[in-house]
Amino acid sequence: MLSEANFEHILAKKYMRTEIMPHAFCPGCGLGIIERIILMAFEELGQEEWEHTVFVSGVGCSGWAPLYFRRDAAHTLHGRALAFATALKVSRPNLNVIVVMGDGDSMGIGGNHLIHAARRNINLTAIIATNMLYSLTGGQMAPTTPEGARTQTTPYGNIEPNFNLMELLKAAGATYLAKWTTYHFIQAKNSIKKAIEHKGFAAVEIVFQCPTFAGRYILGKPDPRDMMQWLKENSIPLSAAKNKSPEELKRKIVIGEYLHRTDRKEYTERLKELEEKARR
Ligand SMILES: Cc1ncc(C[n+]2csc(CCOP(=O)(O)OP(=O)(O)O)c2C)c(N)n1
Ligand code: SF4
Ligand SMILES: [Mg+2]
Repeated sequence: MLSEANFEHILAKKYMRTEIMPHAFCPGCGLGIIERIILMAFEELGQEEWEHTVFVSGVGCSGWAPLYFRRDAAHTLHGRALAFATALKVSRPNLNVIVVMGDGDSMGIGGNHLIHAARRNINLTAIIATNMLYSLTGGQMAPTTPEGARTQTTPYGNIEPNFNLMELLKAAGATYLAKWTTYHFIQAKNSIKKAIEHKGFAAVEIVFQCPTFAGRYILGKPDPRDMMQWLKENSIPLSAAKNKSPEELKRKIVIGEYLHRTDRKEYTERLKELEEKARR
């Protein structure tokens, strides 16, 4: 475990490409906290786990997050990170493959890959960074943009309902699911540890503050500290949400561990069995 005093120093020096700092994120962006959450998880999991890890990311501000880590990382195409990660995992099943994607990347353009990765129950850890819009390209509406919210492409308010990622992945066959915000970083760290250790398709969604676009357009709160406060005040634990109506849950972030099942076989193991059968 880390002591608070040497925490930042250890994490940055040990795990990050400090020589390419400062990074590209806007001041106050929550992606720095997401990087820290991932590194805290690895600090607790240990060096061996870290050395067996490869990151894959898509395109977007979120896609940059793992590129600052001192590990191999494939920065792929918008929406296609899971397709690359699937090929990598199938060809090198001993690698620990972690896929970092934005909400647009994973649920918009890459939505189909997400469903099928869950359906296969392939042993990947998907870390989904949700900022409620497409940031890298200037703040357009995403499948996670709250109903009624103003973005660059919805100046009169978004008329589309919000995407329920956890329920979708549960139905598709994922076997570990959790959702937190950057305010709940200890819980998020614990879920990422579990997701990495889990054998099967695991997704951890982390809602984070994008002061530059979500702050200005959606919340009218461009100060990252106000956004953190908003994340805190608008999060509701899964257990409490069960007694609320859909209307009451509009614009709420329902946080918690949604699913942890061990009754489904993992994809690369099934593939190995099939290969052995075919060779006989
Ligand atoms: C095939 C393709 N379509 C569109 C784009 C342009 N594009 C790049 S990033 C992006 C949105 C990223 O949004 P998100 O995945 O939510 O990540 P964020 O920047 O919000 O972290 C888009 C539309 C692209 N690079 N490739
Ligand atoms: S645009 Fe938003 S998500 Fe992208 S780096 Fe800036 S604050 Fe972060
Ligand atoms: Mg986004």
